[in-house]
Amino acid sequence: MGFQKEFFINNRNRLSSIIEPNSMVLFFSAETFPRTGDQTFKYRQNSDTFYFSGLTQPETCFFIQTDNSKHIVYEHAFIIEPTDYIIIWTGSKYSKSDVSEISGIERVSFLNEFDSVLEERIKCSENIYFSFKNNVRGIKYSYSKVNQYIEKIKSLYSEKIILDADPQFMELRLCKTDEELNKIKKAIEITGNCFNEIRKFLKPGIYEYEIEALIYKEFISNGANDVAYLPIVASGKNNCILHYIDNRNICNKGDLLLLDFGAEYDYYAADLTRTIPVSGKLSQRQADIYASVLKVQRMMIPMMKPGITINELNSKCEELIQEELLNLGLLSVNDIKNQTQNAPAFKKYFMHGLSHFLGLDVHDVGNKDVVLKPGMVLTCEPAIYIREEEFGIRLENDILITDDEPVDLCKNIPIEIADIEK
Ligand SMILES: [Mn+2]
Repeated sequence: MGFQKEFFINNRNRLSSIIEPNSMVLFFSAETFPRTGDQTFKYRQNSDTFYFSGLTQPETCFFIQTDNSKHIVYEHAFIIEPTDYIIIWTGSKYSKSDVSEISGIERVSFLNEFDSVLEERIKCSENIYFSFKNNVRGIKYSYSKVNQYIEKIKSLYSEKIILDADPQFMELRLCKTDEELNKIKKAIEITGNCFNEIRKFLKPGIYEYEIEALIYKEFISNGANDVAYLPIVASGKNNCILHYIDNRNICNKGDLLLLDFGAEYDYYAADLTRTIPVSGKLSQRQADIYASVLKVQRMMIPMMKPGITINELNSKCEELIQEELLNLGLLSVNDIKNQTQNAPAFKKYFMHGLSHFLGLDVHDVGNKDVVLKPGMVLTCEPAIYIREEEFGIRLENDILITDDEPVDLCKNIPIEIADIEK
C-alpha cells in the first residue's frame, strides 16, 4: 500500500524542470465541506497536492522554490498543530517527521508560521505559481484559501508574476509510471471482481440500491479506500440517464442493468461500465444493440495509439456508431441527409464522447486535443441509448497507451454476450 516518498520527490523535481526558473509553486489542501451541524463530507485530498507530496491531511500546505537552473532549492510544508482538543475529537495528526517521511519535504512547521515564512521566502522568487482551477472541465472549485493568497500576493507584491500551474500539472500527470499503473490495475481488479459478485447476486426483484450496497461492501473489504465516483446502478429506462445515481428502483425481468462504477485504490481510479440482463438472458433486440456497441468498442481500442487525440477518436467513433444505427434501423439515410453540423443524427442515441483520461481523478487531467503518448490511460466507452424503447447499452473499458498495441486493462472482465448471460 502507498507510495515511497521518492515518487513524490521525483514528481516535484520533474515539475521544477518544466516551469519557469526562479519560481515558487504553492500547494493547498482540498477544503473540508460542512454537511450538517458539526459533520463534514468525507474528506479527500485534492489530486495535485497528493501527486506532489502524498500528504492527505486537511489544511496541509507547502511550497517549493527553484533557482535559475530550474533546480529545487527550498521546500517547506505546514501542518495543523496537533492540540489535545484536536486529538481527542479527531485522532492523531501528522507529526513533523511523518510529513518528511511521507513527502520527502524536510522543512516542516505548524500553520501559524506559514504567513511569516512565505513573506520571507517570496522575496527570492520572480514567478509565483498556483493551481487556478483544479478541475479538468474548468469548473472552478472555490478553494477560498487559494483565492485568498492569490489576492494577497497580488496586492503585496505587485512585481511578482502570478502563473497558473495547471498546464504543467496536466503534462506530468498524463503519463503514468509503472507504480501508478499498478494502482490503477489494482483498482480495476477490485472493480472486476465486484462485477462478478454482482452477476451472481442479480435476479429479478432486486433493488438497485442492493447492488449499490454490494459495490461498497466489495470495494472496501478488498482494500479500496473508496468509490472513485458515485456508482451508477441503472435498470430499465434508467439505462438512458447518463449520470443516474438515485439507485432506488427495482430490477425487473426483461430489463437491462447498466452498471458504471469503479474503485479508488491508493488515490487511483478505475472506471468500468457493463450492461447486463436482469434475468440472465438478452432479448433479440437487446442482443442486436449490444453486439453493435461491443463491435464499436472492439474497433476503437486498436486506434488508441500514440499520435491520435480524443477529438479524432470521437470522430471515428461517431462514424462507426452512425453506421451501426443505420444497420439497426434506428436512423435512415434521410436522417443523415437532413442532419446539420450542430445536430448530427447519431446524437439522439449517443450523446457523450468515447473517451476521457483516467488516473487520480476518474475524469483525469487532459483535454481532447492532447496527443496520446505511451503511459496514458483512457476509457473507451461507446454506447447506444434508445429512450423510446426504454433501454440503453454502454460498455466501458480502461485502455493503456503503449508504443505498440494498446493494452486493455479490463480484458479479464466479462463482456462477450455469452459471458454476461447466465
Ligand atoms: Mn467513464
